[in-house]
Amino acid sequence: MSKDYIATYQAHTNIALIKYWGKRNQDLMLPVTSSLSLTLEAFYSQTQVHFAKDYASDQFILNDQPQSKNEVQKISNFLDRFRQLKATDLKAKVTSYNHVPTAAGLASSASAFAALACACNGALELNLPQKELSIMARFGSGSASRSLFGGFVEWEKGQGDDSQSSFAHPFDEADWDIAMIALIVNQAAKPFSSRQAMQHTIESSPFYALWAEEVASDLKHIKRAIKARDIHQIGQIAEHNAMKMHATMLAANPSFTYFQAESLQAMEAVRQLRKAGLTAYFTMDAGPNVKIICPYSEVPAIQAHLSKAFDPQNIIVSRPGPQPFPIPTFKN
Ligand code: 2P0
Repeated sequence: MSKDYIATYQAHTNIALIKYWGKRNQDLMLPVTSSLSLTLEAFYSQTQVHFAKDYASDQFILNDQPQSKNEVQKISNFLDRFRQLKATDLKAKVTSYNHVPTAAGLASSASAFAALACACNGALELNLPQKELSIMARFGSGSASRSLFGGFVEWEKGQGDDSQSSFAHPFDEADWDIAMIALIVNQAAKPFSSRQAMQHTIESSPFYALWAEEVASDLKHIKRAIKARDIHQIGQIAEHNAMKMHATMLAANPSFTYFQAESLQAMEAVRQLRKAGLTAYFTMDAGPNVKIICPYSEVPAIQAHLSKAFDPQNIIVSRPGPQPFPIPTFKN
């Protein structure tokens, strides 16, 4: 059969308000806890996959740069799962553009693997349902399971070693007065991957045992707050949850942190926003940048305050984002 299989998708990043930090099964990419995120409109990946017999091996071009053997191998392993479903051994060329500062704690792997999962599904005409695609994306990167949906999304931890039981689903459309502002304090790639960092935390942090209990409680409360559209509650719970996650890392042995001096300044700036009567709460992931949860209606006032201390170019406002969707084929 000489048919070519090609598809191109756009998927958006997500930022967790209740964080995922640790796997109970690394081979199956099963998390210790459930988590909950907001998909963002401003940051996304566009990915094309082309399966064809012209390719002797898999290729991976990211932002016009051919990637290392190691990166290609990760993509090949991911493609293998789709090849298996289609019963094909066709190699593929993956071309991707990240409209996200890569590896700076803005979860580029989430949008990247969600877009790739959708592109593989489209190209190979597998017609997998969103739930199944969320499971497939999880194998690329845990947080990618959540980027299969728009708005607020919950990723269920599932049961035991049942791989099919852990997937994301939409929780709320977030089609109301909410926004997230990314304060980019540093665009550099992170010094250690979150995959290694979360495993080190599980293995050595005495605080980790408490983490799972805290997440269960935070999740219950934030879901109520989201349904009530109570942004103060949402923000307070998310801010505290992020700090508890970072505390597990500070207590790891040896300890480590993603905080940089500028991250602490950014968090303090958010506290000052609150003192000025604005509605703003922070969260932070596996990188130095800080994200601010706020009502969209307060964005101009928040921007005005922040731009006194931060370069306006580094203050990126996002509304909630959509689920992945197909886009036109790239011209190669
Ligand atoms: C999250 N993070 O819930 C958490 C909060 C970072 C801090 O998911 O090993 O790239 O590929 O599953 O998903 C980043 O970790 O890790 C992440 P893997 P992932 O968004």
